[in-house]
Amino acid sequence: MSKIKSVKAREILASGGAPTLEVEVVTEDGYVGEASVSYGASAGSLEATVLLDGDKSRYNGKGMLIARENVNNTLAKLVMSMEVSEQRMIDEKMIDLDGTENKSKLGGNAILGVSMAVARAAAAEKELELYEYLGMTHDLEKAAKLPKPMIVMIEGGKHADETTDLQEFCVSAMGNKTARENVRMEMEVYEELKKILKREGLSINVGNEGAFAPNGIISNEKPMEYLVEAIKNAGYGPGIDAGISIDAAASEFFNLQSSIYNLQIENKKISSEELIEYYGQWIGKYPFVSWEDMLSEFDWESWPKLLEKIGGKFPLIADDLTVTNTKLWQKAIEQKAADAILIKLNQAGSVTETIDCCLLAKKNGLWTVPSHRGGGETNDAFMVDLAVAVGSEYIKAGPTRGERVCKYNRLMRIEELINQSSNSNLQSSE
Ligand code: 2PG
Ligand code: MG
Repeated sequence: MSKIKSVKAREILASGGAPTLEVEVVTEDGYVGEASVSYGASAGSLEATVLLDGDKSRYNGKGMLIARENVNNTLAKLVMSMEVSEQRMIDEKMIDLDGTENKSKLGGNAILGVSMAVARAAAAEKELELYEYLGMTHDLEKAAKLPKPMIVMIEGGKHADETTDLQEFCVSAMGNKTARENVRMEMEVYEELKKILKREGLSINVGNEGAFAPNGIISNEKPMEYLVEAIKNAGYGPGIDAGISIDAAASEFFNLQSSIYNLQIENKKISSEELIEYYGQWIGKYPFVSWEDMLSEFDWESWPKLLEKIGGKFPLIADDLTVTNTKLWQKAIEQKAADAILIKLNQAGSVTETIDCCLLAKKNGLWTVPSHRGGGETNDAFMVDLAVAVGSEYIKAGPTRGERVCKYNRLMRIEELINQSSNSNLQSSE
């Protein structure tokens, strides 16, 4: 048992070059927990607030000095002398003090930073790895299987200029390989994809998430052809070793006034029904592992129609629709709008709320997919420990750049730790 002695936040840089918060929690016995907070480029409208200074003379208004002070003064005082292992109580106190629906007063970034750092300090106090601690405190059985990588290979939408309307085309590992083997397979596919894009005369420059972001791609379907070919060329079986996941991030090309989806690269302005038909042609043609946000977060009533169309062949993941919020997730489950959920700590704004959302999925036998953020990611791999603790099916992140690959490096390390501790023979041959 160790009480919180100090809480300190600082501005650091996130992957997009704008600030974010790093928070350090120290206990009376000297245990330390550090964490940094990520944020998105194509954020859902109901996410916890990323509190920005708005002072145009610093970082174009994107400074986080106010949020930093909210941690250093208000939240530090609030949690001081509390037992560091009382995660739920600490989170609830911060949420209550904020008092708003979306943490707009103190900032979701401020609250989450403290919440994550508290969890790390508590894990240190118990001499546990973060994934062990998170699993233990929430009464979760040790995950039988590690999450598989869902790696963004081609990105468009808001994450890159003049490319696909759909935001992400991912390769998702399938089968029973180890985490290390899955990572290797994915990167071999990535290398083959690079060759294909070059052959097609397309650029191999990368976007926000370290995935290829070629200009001049002629349709939203083309990337899927490339991915299938890349999987084959790398010597793996499409639909056996690896499949395709897409995240349309459709809120970004939905017009709220006209309720029309604008697929710019194909010159198509279509209704929800037409979009569902358009997507429907792809079912059975490509080895899908999942679809995500194929419809706008403002088009709730169309989601059940798409879910029905998919007919259980693969899950439909809600991201902007549910923003890691238990109430919205419950609504989506009840209305049969989606049957899997993307999990982002900063959408919820605290560790406890994020885990509650995962537990709701588990209770209903549905997938959870912890994810990186597009615009402002950091080198913190908390989402991976979370995924292991709650037994997630996949983790989603980009294929290159330090703030992305650290997620896979953490996954491979966790695999090693689990193998060592269970002293099993499962250890990878590599
Ligand atoms: C998404 C994410 C991450 P962003 O939509 O799933 O890939 O993007 O963080 O920009 O919301
Ligand atoms: Mg998404």
